[in-house]
Amino acid sequence: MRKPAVLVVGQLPPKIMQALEDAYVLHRYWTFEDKKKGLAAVADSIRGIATTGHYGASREMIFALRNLEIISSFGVGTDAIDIPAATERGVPVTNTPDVLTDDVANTAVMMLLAVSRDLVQADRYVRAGKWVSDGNMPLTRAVRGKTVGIIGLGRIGADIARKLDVFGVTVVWHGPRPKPGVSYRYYEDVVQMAADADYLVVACPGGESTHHIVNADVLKALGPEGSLINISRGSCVDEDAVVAAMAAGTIGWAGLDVFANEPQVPAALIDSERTLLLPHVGSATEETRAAMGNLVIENLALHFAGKPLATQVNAL
Ligand code: 8YV
Repeated sequence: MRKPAVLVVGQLPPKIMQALEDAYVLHRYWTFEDKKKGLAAVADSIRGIATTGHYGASREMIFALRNLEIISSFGVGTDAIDIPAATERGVPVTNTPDVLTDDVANTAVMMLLAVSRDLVQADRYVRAGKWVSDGNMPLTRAVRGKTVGIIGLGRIGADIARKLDVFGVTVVWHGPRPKPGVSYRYYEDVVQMAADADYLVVACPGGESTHHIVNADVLKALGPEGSLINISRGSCVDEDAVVAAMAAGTIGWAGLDVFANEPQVPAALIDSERTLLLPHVGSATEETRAAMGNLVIENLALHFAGKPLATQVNAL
């Protein structure tokens, strides 16, 4: 039987690429010099797209591929994929939920602790010989007794909350609507929650509905002793407002794993002593990335075997 043709939008980990290569005829979108012409040249043969939460799939791409049957994405966030376009075309979209929850939630907790204890600054302090020359480092802040406001209590937000329970903090949360059976205090108003919180953790999905959900007003409410942690999407936070808030001391600290224009990070955030900056590594462990890759492959295989998909996002 002839292998189905699959368009890979951006580079995936080598083992996943190999597994895809074994099962499909691969076309590598990122190698097309002229994207439009390249796409047109393979348009008739392509039956599947393999992409990521970062590279996504545009409306133009989805409609250009006349014989497209499935989009399988590496990542839980699907904000870069034009889901309405896929649904219009009757194309199922799959993602990789659950398998990355633990590591992404760990990243949030790790950043929250690191920010509160100036972990990275402390490491720099030792390496720069300051312990010897200047003596002990300035004191840092305990998380115990503080309030953590989580924006988005989905799989990842709920796991962050559950993990934070052991640190003696009060967890509160904001989302589009209250959820039955959740004991953490719910805030309808994110500004109000930020005013009551010491740490604001962004764990909601990206996309239009959460665009700049953390804006200048929210940062002002968080206040000079407050810390912002973002493991979700750069689009959820008004990055210019964060730069301004950090410079003016409107907020105290920021731990950011995601940015508005990745991999570009504003120089003002890089220059600040009160930021902890990670290159979007929330899910980036060998174990989790392998599980994510397996799910990308599994969904494609299920589709081409005519079976129900494991993790379909859009209802058709
Ligand atoms: C990945 C992510 O880094 O799951 C997501 O939505 O952002 C991350 O796990 C990304 O999908 C890989 O590009």
